[in-house]
Amino acid sequence: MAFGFLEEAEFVGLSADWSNIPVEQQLLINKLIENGQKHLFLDWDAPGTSDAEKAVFLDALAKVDGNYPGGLAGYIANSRTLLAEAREGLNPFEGLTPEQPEKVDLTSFSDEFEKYEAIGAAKFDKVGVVLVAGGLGERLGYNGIKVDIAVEVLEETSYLKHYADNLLAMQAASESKRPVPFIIMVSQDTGPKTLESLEANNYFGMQKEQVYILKQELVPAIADNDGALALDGKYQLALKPHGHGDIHMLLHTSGVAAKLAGEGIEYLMFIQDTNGPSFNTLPAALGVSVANGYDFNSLAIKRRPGEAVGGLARLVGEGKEFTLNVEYNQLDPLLRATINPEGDVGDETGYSPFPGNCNTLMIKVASYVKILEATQGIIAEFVNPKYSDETKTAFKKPTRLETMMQDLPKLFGESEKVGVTIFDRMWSFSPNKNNIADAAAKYASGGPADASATAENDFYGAGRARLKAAGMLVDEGEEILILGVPFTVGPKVILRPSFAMTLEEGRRKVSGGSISGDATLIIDGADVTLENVELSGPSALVVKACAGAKVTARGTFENEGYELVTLSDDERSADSDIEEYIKIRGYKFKNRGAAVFEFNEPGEYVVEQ
Ligand code: UGB
Repeated sequence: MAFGFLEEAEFVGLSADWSNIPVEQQLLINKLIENGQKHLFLDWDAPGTSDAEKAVFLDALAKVDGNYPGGLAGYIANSRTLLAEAREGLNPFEGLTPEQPEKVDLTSFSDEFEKYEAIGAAKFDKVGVVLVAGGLGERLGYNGIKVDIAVEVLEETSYLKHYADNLLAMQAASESKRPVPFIIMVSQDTGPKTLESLEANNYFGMQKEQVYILKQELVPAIADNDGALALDGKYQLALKPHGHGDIHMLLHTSGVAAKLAGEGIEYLMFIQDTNGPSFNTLPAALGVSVANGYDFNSLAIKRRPGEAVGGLARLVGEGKEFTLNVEYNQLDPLLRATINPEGDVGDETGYSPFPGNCNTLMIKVASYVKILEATQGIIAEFVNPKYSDETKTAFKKPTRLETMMQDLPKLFGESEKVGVTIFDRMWSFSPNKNNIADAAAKYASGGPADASATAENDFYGAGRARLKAAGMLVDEGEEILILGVPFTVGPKVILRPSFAMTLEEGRRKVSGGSISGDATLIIDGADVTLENVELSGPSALVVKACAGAKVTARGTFENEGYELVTLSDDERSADSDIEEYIKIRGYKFKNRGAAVFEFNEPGEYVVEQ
C-alpha cells in the first residue's frame, strides 16, 4: 500500500513510519485523510519515538471503525449531516403537531388495573428483562456502578439484587418455572464492575446462563462542524458514550433478540439502572400490551412541566402519524412552534398535557425482531453540540452522535401499534440520578428531587400502597427534609417480590392489621401470611421464609425497631469510612431491636410476640 500523501510536508513522521504500519491500518489512514481527518496524523514523531502510543492509537481507530455500522467514514458522514442540520436550527419535528397519544390510565388501583395484572401475571414466563446499565451517572457523583447502590438501607439491597429478586419471583410464580432471561447492557466504564458484582454474589441466585451481558462501545468525539475527530493528546482519540439506543443494535448483532424469540419469549421489558419501582408496573403493563395489541408500550407518569423526562405524544403531520417520546430539551420549542406559545407549561391539572416518559418500555418481540432485521437496529441518531457563540462555528467542548432507546418507534411502519400506560409516580418511577445538593435545589424549585433518599422513600411508599391495597390500615407518615431532600417519616414497608408481585397476591396473604408511626414491616417469602398484624411507633417485624416454609405472623409486635439517624458532616466527608451509598443519602438506620424471624427449613410456623 503506497502512502498517498507524501507531497504533504506535514506527514513526514507518518511517511517515515509507513512501512511499519499493517496494511489494513494503512488503508484506514488513507480513508480517514480522504475524509478530512488529516489532523490526526500531523506532526508524527519519527520512527523510534512514541512507537507504542502510535500503535495503540491506530488500534483504537481500527476498533471504532469496526464497531460502527458503516465504519468511521459513515460516522463522519452522519456527523456532518446532523451537525449541518443542528447549525441551521432545523426542527426535527417540522410539519408535525403534537396530540395526545393512545393511553391507558392506571394511576389508581382499579378493577381495570387488576384485570391487566392478571393477564400479565399469566405470561411471566414469556418475558425477558433488558437493563441498560452503561451510564456512569455523573449527575449522582457516585464512584462505583449505579446498580451496586442500595435501593434501601434497612437491609442494604442493591438495585441489581432487587432486579434479580424480581426475576426469581416471576419464574417461581410461573407454571413452567422457566428462568426469565436477563439482558444487561454495560459499557467499558461499567462492565467489569457489573460482572464482579454478579460473580461475587453468585448471580444473586439466578443461573449464569439466563444472564446475557452485552457491551456497548464508545464512539469518537467530534471537534467541529466538519466532523473532525477529537484528540485527547497527540496519539489518543477522544471517545464518548453513544447513548442507551445502542441496546437495539446489540440485541440484533449479538443474535440474542432472535434467539429469545425462537425460545418463545414474547415481550421484552426495558428498564433503567436505578429505577427501583419498575417491576411494580410489570404485570399490569404486560397485561396492557397483550390486551391492546401494543408492539411498543411506553410506561409513563403525570409529567411536571419542565421536568427532565421526555413527553410522550402522537405527532401528526401530512400523511404522517406516529407516537414518540419528545425529549425534554425538544419539548418546549416544539410546543411553542405548534400548539402553545407558552411552551412546556401545565394544563388545568397543573401537569404537562403530555405523559412523562419513565423509559420503561414493554416491546413485543415478534415485531421487534422484524424491525431489527430490517434496520440492523440502528436507531435514529442525533447530535446536541454546545456552541461557543451564536455564530455556531465552534463548540465549547467536543460533541458526539447519540441514540436513545425510546426512539425505536421512529423505525416503525403503519402496522406497528404504540401506546402509553400511565402509572402513579411513586408506584412506577423514582430514579436515583441526582446528588444531594442538586436534588435539594431541584426540590426547592418545585421539581422532583430524584435522589437516593427519594428513591428509598418511594420504595417504602410503594410498599405501603401494596399493603393498603391488601387491606391493612396504613398510616401515610409525615414529610421532613434531610439536607434539603424530602423523606417521609412513616411506616417503612418492604414486601419482597417473592411475597407479592400483584395486588391480588398481596390480598390473598394479608388479612386485617395496621401499621402506623415509623414502624417497619419487611416480608420475604412466598408462603408468609399476615393475620391482624399490628405495628405502631418504632416497632419492626421482619419475616423471611425459604421456599416451603409456611409462616403465619399474627398479633401485635412491640419493640424499638429501627431508628432514623442523620449523618454528621464528618460522617459524610470523603475520609469517613461509611459506605458511599449511605453518604449519598445523608442518613442511616440503626437497628434498636427489630423482631426478626428467619426460616431456612421447609415446615409450618407461627410467629407471635
Ligand atoms: N445508559 C446506557 O446504558 N448507556 C449510555 O450510553 C447512556 C445511558 P440517563 P437520560 O428517566 O429520568 C432518559 O443518563 O438519557 C443508561 C430518557 O431519555 O440516566 O438523561 C443509563 O445507565 C428521558 O426521556 O438518562 O434520560 C441509565 O440506565 C427520561 O425518561 C439509562 O440509560 C429520563 O431518562 C438512562 O440514562 C429519566
